[in-house]
Amino acid sequence: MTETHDIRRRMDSLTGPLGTRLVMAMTSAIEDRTLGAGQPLPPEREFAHELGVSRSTLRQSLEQLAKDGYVATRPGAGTFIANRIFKPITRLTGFTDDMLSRGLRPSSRILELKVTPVPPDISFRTGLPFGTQVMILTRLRQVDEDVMGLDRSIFPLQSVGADYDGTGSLYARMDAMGGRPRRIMQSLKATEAPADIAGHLGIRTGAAVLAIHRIGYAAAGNVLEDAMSWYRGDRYEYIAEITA
Ligand code: 16G
Repeated sequence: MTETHDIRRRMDSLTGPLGTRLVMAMTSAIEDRTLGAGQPLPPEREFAHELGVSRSTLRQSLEQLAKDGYVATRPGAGTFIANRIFKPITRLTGFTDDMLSRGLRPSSRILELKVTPVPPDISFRTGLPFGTQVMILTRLRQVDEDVMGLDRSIFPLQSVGADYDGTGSLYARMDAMGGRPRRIMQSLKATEAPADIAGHLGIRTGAAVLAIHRIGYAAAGNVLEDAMSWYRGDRYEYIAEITA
């Protein structure tokens, strides 16, 4: 692998046990995208040889990186760099925007799609008048076959049009129909995945997930989206630039 040289250089600039240095070197190379999402790693014997470490050191380091969500193993296909998203917390973007801007291929699997008068609790929370027709859309959000998270969005049918079938980007559809949310209030908390969510995300029950509640407002102040998302803790990291 052409990047191996770079990883070795990073290892040489660090101190500490070999395995720790390898983990740190790989982590930094993944974070600055020297190693890109989806990139396969060489077979164990070859990679260990190129890095100048023993196979057991390499194996332990890769186990650590897998636990931290930096690499993943696909049976029969070997180890590759995991899709790991560093998402600026202050940019108003949707899932499709986020993946396309990183050169990844987003896809969705629809788990639920229904049109119904707005449920009373949502009406109270959002100010959408009783009787407003809303769509409830629950989707698994994926990059290729890799599940990143689950979105459950409720939005006025009028904001997408009655013929919207839930495929493709919700925000792109809203753009075409009059506009996506212009302002968002969002809360984000760490939680342990309940069994049903874990099942959908392909992680163990109790694994770390980010539970995100977002309410999106149109420029005029009316609510365009009330959404709950569960993003995999080992795939997502929110980042922010903070100034004094
Ligand atoms: C993100 C939003 C979700 C929105 C979706 C639109 C968070 C936590 N959630 O997943 O509320 O519905 O993007 O994405 O950011 P789309 O345009 O790809 O359908």
